[in-house]
Amino acid sequence: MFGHKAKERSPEQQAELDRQCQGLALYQTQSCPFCVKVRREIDRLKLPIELRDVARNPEYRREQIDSTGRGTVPCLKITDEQGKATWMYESEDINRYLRRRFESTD
Ligand SMILES: N[C@@H](CCC(=O)N[C@@H](CS)C(=O)NCC(=O)O)C(=O)O
Repeated sequence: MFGHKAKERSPEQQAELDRQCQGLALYQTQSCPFCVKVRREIDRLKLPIELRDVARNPEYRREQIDSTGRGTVPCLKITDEQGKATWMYESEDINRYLRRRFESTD
């Protein structure tokens, strides 16, 4: 939707991207290879998504388990404009979601 590759974002596009990414948080750990894969995609797309380490921060683990009943990582928390959260599991699904939502097609 931004129409340009990351390095070509205008200030307005960057501001809109920053705003959208404020609704996203990746629950993850440093060592999990599936988390590495998602972090790589986030880096490649240059997305300012908050990384929440569930091994280092028990509050994040507790929030994830209370909300979803599971503690598997990676898990992407997606909060909509109304503040409603949905949680996405599976590294492949998360990467596909990020590409579809943020990657330029040109
Ligand atoms: N198919 C999943 C695999 C995720 C997975 O196996 N994560 C491990 C860490 S590497 C995990 O969280 N295991 C603990 C659990 O499932 O509660 C993906 O691609 O995201």
